Amino acid sequence: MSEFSEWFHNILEEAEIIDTRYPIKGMHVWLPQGFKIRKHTLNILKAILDEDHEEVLFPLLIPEDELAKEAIHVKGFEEEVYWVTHGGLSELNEKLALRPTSETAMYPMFSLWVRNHSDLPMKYYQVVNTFRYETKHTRPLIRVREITTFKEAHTVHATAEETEQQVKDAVKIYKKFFDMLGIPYSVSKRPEWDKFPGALYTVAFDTIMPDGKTLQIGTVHNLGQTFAKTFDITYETATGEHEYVYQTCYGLSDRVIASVIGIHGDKSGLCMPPDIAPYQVVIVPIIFKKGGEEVLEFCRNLEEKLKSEANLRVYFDDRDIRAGKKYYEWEMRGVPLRIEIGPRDIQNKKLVTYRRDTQEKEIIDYNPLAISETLFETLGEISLNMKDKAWATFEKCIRSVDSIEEAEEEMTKANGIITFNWCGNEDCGKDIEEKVKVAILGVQEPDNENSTCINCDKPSKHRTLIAKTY
Ligand code: PR8
Repeated sequence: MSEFSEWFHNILEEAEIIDTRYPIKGMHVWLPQGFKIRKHTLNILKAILDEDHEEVLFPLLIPEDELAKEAIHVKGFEEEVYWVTHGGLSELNEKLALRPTSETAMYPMFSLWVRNHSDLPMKYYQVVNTFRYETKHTRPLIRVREITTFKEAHTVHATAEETEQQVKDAVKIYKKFFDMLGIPYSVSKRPEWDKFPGALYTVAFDTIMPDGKTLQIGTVHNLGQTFAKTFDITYETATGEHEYVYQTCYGLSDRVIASVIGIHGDKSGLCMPPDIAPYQVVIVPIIFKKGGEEVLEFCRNLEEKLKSEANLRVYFDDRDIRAGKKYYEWEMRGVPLRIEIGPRDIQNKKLVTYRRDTQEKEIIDYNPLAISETLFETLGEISLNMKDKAWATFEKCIRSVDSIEEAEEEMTKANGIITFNWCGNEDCGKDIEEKVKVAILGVQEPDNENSTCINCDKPSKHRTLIAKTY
């Protein structure tokens, strides 16, 4: 197990995020701390999607004949589908699939719902569990067989231009979401052989984990009319003709939380972005024999104040254990801001704050009228600092090369993302993957017109990204 893998497994257990001892491979239990992180993360995404999407909820089971209808799609998933074959003791007339994703659950219904051009665009999303019998090595949150928090959006449009625009909009939505979590990303168009089964093309978000391997943390797919034709989703135009719709879909999973844990964490444990931290502030009283009650009273008041005035998630830790033990624990759990209060601080109208991101203590003035705002602002600074730090590390891991040899050499030095020019040809791309023993993540907008492919010297329009991937 790599050093990072070991750290990751240990912290999931120690910080009580998930319990991996559930007796089915690739399926885990969310523990209360993890569930809180999951809930706050979800709330951020939902608030963004709710601006112009509507939330729906489809059944878990998909009839075999629907799943099998779209040939390319089903081919892509055939090795990953779990099947329900029995109801009690009776064998079912038709096998039912546990959704690996919901295109084939939703689109037969879309075909009933879309009637007229005025019904379009339609933008739906759902948050559900999906099941994929992954054959690659499973890892908690990163590659699971039950994705417990699959956030899938599906949109329907009248024209191809609108789907092009929707792909761009979805990329913007995900950028906004990852920015709030301080997760750096590269966005690229996946090569043909790695696109979503049934899509015209796939745009993916990749981040770099601490071991230098990239993790695909989100994808946006332009589905064109493939599914519309398979599931007969048509609309009546203003002039009375029937046309097939155009579609997109995009999704995120529990990997988002894996990336937050991995990227912001350090030797001391988790470091949670304030927006999703189960507790944003923890108050630790420093009690001596004398004046204990006064300190507790002060802390209780401060807790109430921060909750009511700034709507912060605050925990007042008045457990009867050593303060040092509490510090260790909250540090490991990644609480962004700790406040320590002893009798002398109260007398001097001072507070001691400790920022998890910088691991620095500061003595600040205690002004009851301004304290909530001050701490609220500090949390904002923590978010920004965490984001800047993560981006700086990410950017250091991206290197540009001019030859295959240089790419190989760079890859032996360190993982991360390597960029160069590539012609875009599939055989040439696979040859590069073979030579450098990495995966092509995808291509980005042209940056070097008139450049040549590093492998075959043919003209190259695109900057290409390669990396070792999860
Ligand atoms: C779609 N359909 O399904 P996608 N464990 C954890 N995360 C995973 C796993 C796994 N086994 N497999 C995929 N992901 C489209 C879009 C509806 C929504 C994560 O797309 O198959 C990856 O981050 O690309 C992936 O980018 C995301 O789910 C969406 O899955």
